[in-house]
Amino acid sequence: MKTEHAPTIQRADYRPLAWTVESIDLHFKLDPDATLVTSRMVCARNPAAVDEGPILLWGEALERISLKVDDAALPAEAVREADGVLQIDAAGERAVVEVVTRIDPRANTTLSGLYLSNGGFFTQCEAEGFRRITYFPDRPDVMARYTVTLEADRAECPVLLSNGNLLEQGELPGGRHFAKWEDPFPKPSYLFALVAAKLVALERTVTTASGREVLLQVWVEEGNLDRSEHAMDSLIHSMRWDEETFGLELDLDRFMIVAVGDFNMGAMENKGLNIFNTKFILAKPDTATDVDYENVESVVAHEYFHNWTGNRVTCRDWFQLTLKEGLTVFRDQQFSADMLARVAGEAAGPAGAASARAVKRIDDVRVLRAAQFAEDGGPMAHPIRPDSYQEINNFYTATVYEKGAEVIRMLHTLLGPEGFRNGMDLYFSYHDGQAVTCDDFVEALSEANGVDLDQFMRWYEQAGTPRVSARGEWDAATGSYTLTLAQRTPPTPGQPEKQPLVIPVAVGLIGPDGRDRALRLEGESQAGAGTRVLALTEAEQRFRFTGLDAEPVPSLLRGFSAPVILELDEDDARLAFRMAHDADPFNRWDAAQRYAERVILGLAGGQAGAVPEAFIAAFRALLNNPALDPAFRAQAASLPTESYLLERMAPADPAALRAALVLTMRTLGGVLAEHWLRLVESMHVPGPYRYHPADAGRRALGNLALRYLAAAGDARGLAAASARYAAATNMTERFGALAALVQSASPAREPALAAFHERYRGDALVLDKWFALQAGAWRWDDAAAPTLARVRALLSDAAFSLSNPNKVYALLGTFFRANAAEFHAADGSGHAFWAEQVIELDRKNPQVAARMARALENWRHYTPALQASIRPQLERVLAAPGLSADVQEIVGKALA
Ligand code: B3K
Ligand code: ZN
Repeated sequence: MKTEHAPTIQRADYRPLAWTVESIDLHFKLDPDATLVTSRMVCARNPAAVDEGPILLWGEALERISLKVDDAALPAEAVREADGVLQIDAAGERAVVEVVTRIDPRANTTLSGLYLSNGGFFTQCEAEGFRRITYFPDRPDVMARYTVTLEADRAECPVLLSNGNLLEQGELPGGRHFAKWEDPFPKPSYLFALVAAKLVALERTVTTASGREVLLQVWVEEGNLDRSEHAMDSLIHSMRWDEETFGLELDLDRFMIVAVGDFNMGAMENKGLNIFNTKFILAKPDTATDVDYENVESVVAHEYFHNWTGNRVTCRDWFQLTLKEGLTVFRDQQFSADMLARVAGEAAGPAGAASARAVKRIDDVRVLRAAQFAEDGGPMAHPIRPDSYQEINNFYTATVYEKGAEVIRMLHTLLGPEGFRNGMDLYFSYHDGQAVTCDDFVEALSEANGVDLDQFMRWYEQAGTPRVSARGEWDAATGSYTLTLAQRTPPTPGQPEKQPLVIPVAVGLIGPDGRDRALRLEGESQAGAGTRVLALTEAEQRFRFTGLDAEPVPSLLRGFSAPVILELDEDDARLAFRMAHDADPFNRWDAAQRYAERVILGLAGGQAGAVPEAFIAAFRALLNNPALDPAFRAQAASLPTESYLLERMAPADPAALRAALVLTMRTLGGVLAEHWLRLVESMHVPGPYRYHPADAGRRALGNLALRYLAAAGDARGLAAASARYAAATNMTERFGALAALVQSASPAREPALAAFHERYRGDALVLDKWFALQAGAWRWDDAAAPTLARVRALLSDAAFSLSNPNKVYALLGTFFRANAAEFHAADGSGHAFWAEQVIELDRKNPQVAARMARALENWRHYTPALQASIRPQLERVLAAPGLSADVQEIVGKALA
């Protein structure tokens, strides 16, 4: 744990190292309390270095046992250690450095480096965990060849894994055994991994596109094999997709996935040995929901895709993180959309496929709007390629990942699928085996397509969510419609002024009959399709469409063609019209969201006392439209997320917003009760569970119907929820019914929670759902106790542990980040609780603590009374002795 004041690292300060490492031979004598690590590195002068200098080796929380260069001990004056870096003077072109360190995996509660989980050994090295294992130039631009020997107790750790191929294994005296692994590909240290544990594997052998046989393994704890098949299927689908879509094949003879219950984030793409949070591997109908199945598929794909975008071509430095993350998120989003569209297309043709794609897009945009827009509007706002950081682990953000993916998507839109593919091919042909920058990537795309992307690079440089405003003018005399688009990006910390970006705006013009008009821009001889992409590159631009028969209704930013906030003055009638007619399913959903936002914020601000009839009518029409598939209708009938709405409120008033949301849910639940009840029945999927998008869509709509009915306190709905809970044959139904009961004033909620707990006692992942549900509970009845009381009580539940990140995210994360009204209770109790928990967590696990700390970073957006309550708690955390760099950075920036 770092305790000193955290220095700021600048992107502009990047220098190649004087010495790099060609190969490293690692030997681990694994012991829970004292593991001995012997590292033999062949160091070489870096031809790319600008200056001469010593060998630099980073180390953290290590006990150094010995250090030799070219097999001789070093004179004291040839080694210095300062700020966690060993400096070794060496002569000549090459030097063999051998260092022995001792580490204590059991004491490592940070879950970075080598640690224990349920008796097994696991590693996590990204971003800077390798230095907690041994001294090394722990930067991504040092790519070395690894051989690794693991030695451990055979009974405790029968399975010994590391990256690459198994060279040999055998017995050792004293009940111990060993395994030796070799990774044929040079890699940065952050991709190193080892696992030594009691595990079993699901195995498959598959043939790659070029005809090589490869072994796939999913390693889990005994008893979980029946939950690992979906992960295996997802891996195989990902392999096929990458072969077909990008011509990228698995490059190893063996690919392993390991699931571990204690893990800071979702998963990690270590070369040939992906390590996963169990949450994103284990799935069976009785324990996992449809959403869990989807998440497993997309995270397995994401990590697999990193093998090319991240591992074969990696980042030169951590500022370039979006090079691998934005691109890989884009790839996993496209993969999931293709998977959904394939299945939906088989059942319902092209319209079904388009709707399925839109549903996926809506999911992704919801995440972006809720998490990334908020980040962009607060003290942590940064470009997708940041210019500075104090702790890199704080920059695995929605901006780097999700906005980064949107930036790649815009390139895909501007260049087209073929142009994008050509650019990717060129990127790999230039940079395979290298550690490169975002510029290298964009240059490859630019060169392959002969287009200038210089202005586009501003997306990598500027923080903040751009606002695009649109104005339309109809000229009946000439049948022309002039669209004026303007852009501006608000100032963000350190960036007072912004330049215009390249913004692809996908546009459609809808005629009074509800049909898209063919589009012809002034000067063009022929009209084109119903949607076209305009490139907005200046602060303000006009586009004149001609040959129109009547004044159109514009549909802008179709498919969410750019990560911006669209400011378009549309009255209620227009929104209702687009909800009914927009040919772009994404925009149809978006029209419903905009209308809902207007209604809810109107209620919250006191401008309205009731949900308007016109909104209810438009909502009902969309809900009951049989031409729309259930998954889409479930999206359309889900209100905008609370966190997004809070950001749209000035000042943010969680209590007023919650009251407005409750009123809206109750009204829609009550007025449309007959419709919801019909949906509960008609959407029910009989028969055994299968993970299938069509079934999942029906279950989603059915569960949503129960939620609205329960919110309204409808007795028939509550009875249906109880009955559904009792008769459920899978987790999606069971949990959907439970959630409806918990989010209601029904007396059935407590018995249902108790029954659920009893049924899944001992099942860690399912109990996470149980914790999260209670932490996220709203108060539907004024007499109910505050949620904080429940959260506090649950901290002492036998199944809860502050050392397990999943538990922390489920209970504290849900309360802090997804239950604003309860967290921001007017008496300040939530804020004090936050400080207490962040300080305690920070002593164990700074990364997890920093994530929780971020829950208050946008405190200045709140009402003055809430700000007055929050500030002293932020100050209290910042003053805590021994605070980590991770939390210091978050809280320091929040207070700055
Ligand atoms: N690359 C890892 C994230 C590592 C986070 C380090 N704090 C997972 C992923 O994005 O695939
Ligand atoms: Zn990733």
